[in-house]
Amino acid sequence: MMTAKSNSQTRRALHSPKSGFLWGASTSCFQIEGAAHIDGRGDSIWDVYCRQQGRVKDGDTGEVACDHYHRYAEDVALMRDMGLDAYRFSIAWPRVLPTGRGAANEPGLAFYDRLVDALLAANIEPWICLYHWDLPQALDDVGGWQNRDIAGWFADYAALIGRRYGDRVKRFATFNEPCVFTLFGYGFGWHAPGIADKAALHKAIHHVNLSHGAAIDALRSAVRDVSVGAVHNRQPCYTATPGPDDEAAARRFSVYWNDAFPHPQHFACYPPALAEAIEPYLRPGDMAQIARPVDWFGLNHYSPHYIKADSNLLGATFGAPPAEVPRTSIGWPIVPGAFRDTLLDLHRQFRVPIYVMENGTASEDQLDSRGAVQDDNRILYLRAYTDAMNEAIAAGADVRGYFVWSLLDNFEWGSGYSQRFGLVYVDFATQRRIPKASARWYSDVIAAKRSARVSVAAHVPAEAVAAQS
Ligand code: GCO
Repeated sequence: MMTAKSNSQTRRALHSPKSGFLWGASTSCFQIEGAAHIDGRGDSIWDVYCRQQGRVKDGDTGEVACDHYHRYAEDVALMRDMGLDAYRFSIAWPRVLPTGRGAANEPGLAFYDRLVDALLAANIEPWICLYHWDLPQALDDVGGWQNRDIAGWFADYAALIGRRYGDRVKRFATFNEPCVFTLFGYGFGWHAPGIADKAALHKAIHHVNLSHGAAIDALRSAVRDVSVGAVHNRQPCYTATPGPDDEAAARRFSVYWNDAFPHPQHFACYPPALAEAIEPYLRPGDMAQIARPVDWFGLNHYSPHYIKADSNLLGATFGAPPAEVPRTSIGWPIVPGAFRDTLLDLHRQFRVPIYVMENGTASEDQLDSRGAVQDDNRILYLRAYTDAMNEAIAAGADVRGYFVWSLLDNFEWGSGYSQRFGLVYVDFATQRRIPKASARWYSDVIAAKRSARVSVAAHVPAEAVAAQS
């Protein structure tokens, strides 16, 4: 097996991406890996949650998923054929540390060695996300994100990952969508671990923020030339109906959704509307620990929200968009202008390079009689959203990359396998992969951008290029 360390080609790949702007795709471990009980992996809260009756549609689980654990080489080949510059995946914490702390599990670590080496050999830059929602169950048993000690456990885990892969991987995200897994997991009880309690939610928010800062420090000491950030959702929260009730609900919802994490992480304070609720869990020095400098802002964006008042603990929940707003098959509104505005707003507020780490759509994809998948809806969505991104860039937003969610159809949390988000169709009965029409479309977009860049560069005198680099 090739080792990246000794391979000069892979080192070049790391430092000279094929295009200045990165075109990639994202996945997460629980959603694709399967191999849930292979090679010493421990249970995560999602394994346990899936086993509870009525939690996930059709009783679906992550036991097999896309069997990416065994088929990663084929999946990397698909990415190479598409021409991707970069690939974001997450590490399964319970695969590398089965009980979340203590002794590392060598076979689990070795899997990600194989994946990273295969990506580098295919000239695809790996982006590692440390946490995409699959907390080791053993840590949940001692309070999970409600236990302040988790910041230390998470930092130890981050150091382990940094030390192991940092010779080959430079891009690390601490968390994916902290607002979703705290709000849905501890506030509304819609996701693992299925808790709906205000104090639990506020503790979880603060401890995730502390863990983020601790992991940034751990990664910076473990990895030379590291480039770190976190991946946040940001969506405008419109009102579902006009009037003061929904307006107040939308404002409350937006604080938890848009601000609870980026605000303390970038500005060293909680947004005023949240400060009182966090106060009981705050200790001296916490805010400085949270607001560690990052190199970029990872944005996940699919659609705006239309929020209505509710009797839940936030007094707010998702409402329906106006009838004239088109929606995807999962019911999410299609409003590309909201994506453009979000990028511009992000740029104005945070002033760090932006990477779009997730954007895409579910669609009712089916194999046709020729065995192909003509997912025109997805192509239309991606075209409209990448156009909106280009408008934001033209207006000054510092966007450096775009990653489609997702490479493969996969386990869509509470919706199980009923929602297909992939550029590549997965026949879950046979595990056969079939690139959809959108995969060809995306590949053509990437090739066109790359050749445009090469032909511009061809007309620039060599001295000018040297002066810029
Ligand atoms: C999220 C996660 C992904 C989802 C995707 C589609 O945003 O919920 O990052 O795991 O699968 O966003 O819902």
